[in-house]
Amino acid sequence: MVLNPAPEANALLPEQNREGGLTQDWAGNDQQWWDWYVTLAANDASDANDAGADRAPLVEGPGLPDVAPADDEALVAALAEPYVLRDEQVAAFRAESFVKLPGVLPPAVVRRLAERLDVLLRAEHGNDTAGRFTALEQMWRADPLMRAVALSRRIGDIASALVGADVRIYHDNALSKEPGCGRTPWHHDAEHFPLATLKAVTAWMPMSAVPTPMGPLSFAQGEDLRPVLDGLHFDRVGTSYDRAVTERFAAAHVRVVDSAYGVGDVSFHGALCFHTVGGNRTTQPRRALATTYYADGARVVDSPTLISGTWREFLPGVQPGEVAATELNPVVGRLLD
Ligand SMILES: O=C(O)CCC(=O)C(=O)O
Repeated sequence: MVLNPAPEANALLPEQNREGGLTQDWAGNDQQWWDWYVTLAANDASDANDAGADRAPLVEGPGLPDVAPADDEALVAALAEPYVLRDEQVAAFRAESFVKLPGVLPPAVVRRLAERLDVLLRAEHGNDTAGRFTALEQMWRADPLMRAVALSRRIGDIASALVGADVRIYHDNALSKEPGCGRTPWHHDAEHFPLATLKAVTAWMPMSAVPTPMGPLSFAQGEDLRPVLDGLHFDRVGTSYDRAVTERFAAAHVRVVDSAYGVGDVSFHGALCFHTVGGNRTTQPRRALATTYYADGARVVDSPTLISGTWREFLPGVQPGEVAATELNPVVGRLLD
């Protein structure tokens, strides 16, 4: 097995990022980042949700929620309603670095958002996307429905309660794993966000049920698993990092929680949560809105890296070391008494 091929071995890594260390700006756009990033995931025949050749045929997906879509008023009202978070759910998030919450989004809201997202993704990427990972970010700036969810108190206040601080939005994201697309590599978001805080959390909001063959988010359970991965180096061209994480976790008996999502379930994972995602072995795109929030007052780290992707678009004008607060980062969630 070749562990460290030459940088040019990955054609999707922009040429400008092939030399030097990781401390440099990503030279492409957000979609190019995702196209490259999923090439860093191993997709072996032994993986449950692999994506190479000779695989079993794709199975039918679950479809969209079988309800009428919410109208604007009902959607806004549902997203303004506080979610009753139990103390043990907050404790589970802090101990395990993630929590999956049932019933955060009513099925009619999911249906409406899913239909809107379909329009937005097709407008951006067209219809010829089989096998790809297509993304769209900062939708909230232009689309009222996407704004209603990304800036909602319901989601924002959950994020606040989990991290224990008022939170600002970093960015929203539509993540569409098209039929046949392979795995998302193991990672934790602290290595991606250029934020000098661990009080950051991503709400992963699937736009349908996500059964196992479709690729639900899988979480390694543990508050801080970095010591288990001590000495591993990020591999910008191949799958060695992803493979090594799998091996280290198995050797250390780290539990990986890999369960299906029901309609309306939303998971929240913290900056130190190691996670991966299986391939999509269904005929339906696996779509989720993934919106990240971080503690008000946080600064940008002194040395962002190319893994931070197009972070300057999410924090326009903010330089390394400065406070991460622009008009694109309103406070969305507040700590409640
Ligand atoms: O949806 C995916 O496949 C990846 C999502 C992810 O890694 C994240 O939201 O942090």
